[in-house]
Amino acid sequence: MPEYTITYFPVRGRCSAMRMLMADQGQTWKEVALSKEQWTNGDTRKSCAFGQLPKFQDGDFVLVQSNTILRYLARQHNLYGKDMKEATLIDMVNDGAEDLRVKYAILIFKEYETGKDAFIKNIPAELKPFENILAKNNGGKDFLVGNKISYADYNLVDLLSNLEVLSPGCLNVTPLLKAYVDRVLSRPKLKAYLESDAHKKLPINGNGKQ
Ligand code: GSN
Repeated sequence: MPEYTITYFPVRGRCSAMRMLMADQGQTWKEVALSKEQWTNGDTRKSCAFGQLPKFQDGDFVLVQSNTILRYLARQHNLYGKDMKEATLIDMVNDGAEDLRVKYAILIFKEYETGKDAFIKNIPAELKPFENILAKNNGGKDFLVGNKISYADYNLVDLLSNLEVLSPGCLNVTPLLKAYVDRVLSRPKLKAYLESDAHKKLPINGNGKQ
């Protein structure tokens, strides 16, 4: 069993997708949860290549950048498509998810009071590309790319779950995406993790907004 450690703040944030991936793949990991005070005054920042968390360790192999961590886990657990073309399409969809995650983070951390209504109004337009991608892959019955779950699926499903909390029912306008999210969230090991205290005790975002 690999010896995985996540160092992060005690939130879901940018670690939710990697936790979902590991739980669904039957992996275990250790959590080092830092308070803001420990992060600001401690030594951890110096060990992070870009001075930010999350930090991920597999034994003595140290990574930062949440999407790189997802791709590392994808390579280890065969969650990166069946060939180079599928892998590249998976990266493409994940880059689209990252773009939307950044917009979501700007809303949560900078514009919650002033930008929430406009953000929610624009959710259908943001979801449409993912609905189209799903529709083109076996009529939306499988995953984003190919017929096997990939790291991008965990990342997108996590993000869409956050959007459902922000705006309950927002996925109803994209029925394929809604069914896909429900399907992924009902995978037994993933479902058990999402129902665990380890997950439920963590707020979605560090500032308490959701
Ligand atoms: O994906 C990534 O890991 C990086 N591109 C972004 C990492 C990042 O933004 N880290 C934040 C916490 S995650 N939340 O929004 C962070 O380390 N903030 C504390 C700081 O001092 O910058």
